[in-house]
Amino acid sequence: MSYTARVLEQTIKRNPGEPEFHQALTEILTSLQPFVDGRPEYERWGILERLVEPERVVMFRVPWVDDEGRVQVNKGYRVQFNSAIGPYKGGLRFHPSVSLSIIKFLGFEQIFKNSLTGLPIGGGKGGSDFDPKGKSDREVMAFCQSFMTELQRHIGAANDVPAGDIGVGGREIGYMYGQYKRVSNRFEGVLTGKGLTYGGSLARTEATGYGLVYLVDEMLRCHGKSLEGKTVVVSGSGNVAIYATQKVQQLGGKVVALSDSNGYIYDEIGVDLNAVKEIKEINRGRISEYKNYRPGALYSEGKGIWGIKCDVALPCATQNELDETDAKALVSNGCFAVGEGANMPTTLEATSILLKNKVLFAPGKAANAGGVATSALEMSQNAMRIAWSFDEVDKKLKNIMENIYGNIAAAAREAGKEDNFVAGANIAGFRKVAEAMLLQGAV
Ligand code: NDP
Ligand code: 2IT
Repeated sequence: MSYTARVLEQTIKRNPGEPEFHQALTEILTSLQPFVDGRPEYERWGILERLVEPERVVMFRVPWVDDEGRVQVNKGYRVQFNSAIGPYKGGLRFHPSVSLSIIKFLGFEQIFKNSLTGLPIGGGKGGSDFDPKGKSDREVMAFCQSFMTELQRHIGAANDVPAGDIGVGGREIGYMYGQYKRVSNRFEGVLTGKGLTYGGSLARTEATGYGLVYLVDEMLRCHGKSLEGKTVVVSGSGNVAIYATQKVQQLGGKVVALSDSNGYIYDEIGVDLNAVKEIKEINRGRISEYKNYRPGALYSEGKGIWGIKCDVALPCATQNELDETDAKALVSNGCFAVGEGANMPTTLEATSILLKNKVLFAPGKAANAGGVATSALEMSQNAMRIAWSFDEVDKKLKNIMENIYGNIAAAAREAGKEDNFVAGANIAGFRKVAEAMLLQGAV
């Protein structure tokens, strides 16, 4: 049995009941096998055994008082996975589905994603099973303050810098930053995605969605194609989906569908993004309300967005939202490119169907790395106590995404897997971290 296969089997056995973590391990270790097998020093130095075990896992109680005066208790997590190339960096997710398995899969992916950005950031992730939906502002603030009262012992500008993810946007980051500052008495770049008045970076809000489209556009360009005039389906209608839609529209593509966890809309003439922003960013409403703005649009309850005919699909909601049936539907409808805005939105089976059918597939750890890359730019600005213009940050972001594409395409080619960007991203992300771990000894 190969070194990678043995570590995969042992790690699954030692971490029972963590299906999402197992899925991420399987994808990464399987595609690393040929690369790792040719380099016996990795096994000698226990690189994989160390890589799959988080450096630290913090789990804590988050008590808070709701508007009825009752005490509620949620679970809090921070997984500090790997600091070989920089301080732990990665988002916080607030969603009722959050579990240790989900935070570990996200933290593990983040190691390779952050490496691909070319910037000095290690991998981490955190969050809570708290559901911000339907809560008052005061309840969200009470929760965020309690969460940070504990989390602040474990983070800092030089060792671990959290940010947003599902359910954590500007409002939550603001409440958490305020509490961090109060408890620690430090004004420092300990979180990214901050408001522009207290150290946030221009273009961080747009960065994940814009970055996704920059990378997809570059991938298409290198295959003699473009987004101009193409029909695009985007899932989700949160931060990533909204700014991916905006950039697709700027590049001449037409986004005809968006979704949330209740259902999806189809607008044949192209979605009205101002309407979506009002519904989602201002009113925190449901995507079904889109029909109030555009009576000609269709709304359907439940899943099914991938059955809509499109040229390019951008899953930007959540893990495992695009399965085998969806992949077959996309292929038979002539879809030729898929870019993952979300983390692990495509199941392993669906990914293999897309690859077999020569659909250009940009995996999340490369395609959505623009968010964390711009977070690292926010850290740089905070450390220098300066602020760059929107254009400066946006140019750097575009450059980073084009470099990522170039690197993953080259790594795929070198491995004899032309156009397999899953393998390319895993190899290119892994080798920098592995090299840093070798140089730093058995720690
Ligand atoms: P938001 O909370 O802003 O939006 C999430 C969107 O996905 C909402 O439309 C939400 O619908 C939908 N969604 C969430 N969970 C589910 C679910 N279980 N089933 C169906 N739909 C769901 O989050 P983001 O846009 O920030 O994140 C979207 C994805 O992008 C996530 O996978 C995240 O990890 C990834 N990502 C985010 C980055 C960032 O910078 N924000 C960076 C890199 C990746 P509803 O409102 O109904 O819950
Ligand atoms: O999944 C991700 O890369 C994020 N949620 C963004 C992390 C960050 O630190 O900006």
